[in-house]
Amino acid sequence: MRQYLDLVTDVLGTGQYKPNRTGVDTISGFSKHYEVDLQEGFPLLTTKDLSGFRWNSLIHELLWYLSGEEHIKNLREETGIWNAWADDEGHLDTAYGRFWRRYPVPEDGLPGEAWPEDGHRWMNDEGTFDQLAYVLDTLEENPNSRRMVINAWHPANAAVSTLPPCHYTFVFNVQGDKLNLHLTQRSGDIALGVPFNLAAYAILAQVVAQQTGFELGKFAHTIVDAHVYCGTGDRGAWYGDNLDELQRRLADVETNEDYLGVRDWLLEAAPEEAEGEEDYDHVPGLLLQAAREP
Ligand code: UFP
Repeated sequence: MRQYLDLVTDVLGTGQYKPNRTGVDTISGFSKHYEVDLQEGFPLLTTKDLSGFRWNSLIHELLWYLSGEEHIKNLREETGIWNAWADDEGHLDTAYGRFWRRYPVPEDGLPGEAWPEDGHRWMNDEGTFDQLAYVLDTLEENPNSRRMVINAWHPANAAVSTLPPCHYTFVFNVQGDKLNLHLTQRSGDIALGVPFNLAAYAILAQVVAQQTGFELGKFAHTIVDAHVYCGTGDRGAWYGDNLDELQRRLADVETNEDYLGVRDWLLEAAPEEAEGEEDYDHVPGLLLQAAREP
């Protein structure tokens, strides 16, 4: 997909070297944006990453978001992707669906704000707010609204969470008879995370369009810190020292062969990864992908 490869080449070609909390260094760019027209077909990247059980995981994860459950007791029967973040009971502090469906608010609204009589229809019994129900109702009653926001970010949760939401807010927007969805992500791993995030929200847009009778429009994605993991230890540090050279070589790329040439140079010139950490350099793989998918 052209937009994805543009994102890859933009971040690799203009990004900065940026170590981070994970110990795997990155090449990172600020505020990256792309759009895909969902009428042109489903934006499934043709990498092996999205095949088989990973596709299954993605669907089950999306269903879990929509369920609003704060635990993974049911999800972990289907996929282990969230197990590392949950306790034995299945509870976890990353609150995507929990906040989509049950955002914490005081029973009678926020202090000093009148709570309209019909506002209560979006309140759950436990005194939380169903953002998804609000958006679906608004799409039906007032589709020109510019307030159809679903927010998974809560500062008090984010401050203590082991993994605060990456894709933390999205907005539906109707133009004509088309339903568009814009996602804002604070942090995006271009090789591993972003293809899943794109696919999941494309499905969500499709589901909501179907439910509300709109035509499918565009998916737009803004990623604040868009990064490619480039390695640990000496290999990561090598990218820091040689990023200028990598970027000079990328600036000269014209053909698929050229991409493969840069990849060969990397494989030759960069130090080996430490034992067991061979999969942490995603740059050569992305260059290979770029060469295969012009
Ligand atoms: N990440 C994604 N997409 C996701 C998700 C995580 O790209 O849906 F849950 C990546 C982004 C980043 C890391 O590389 O996981 C989270 O680290 P941090 O919280 O330090 O940004």
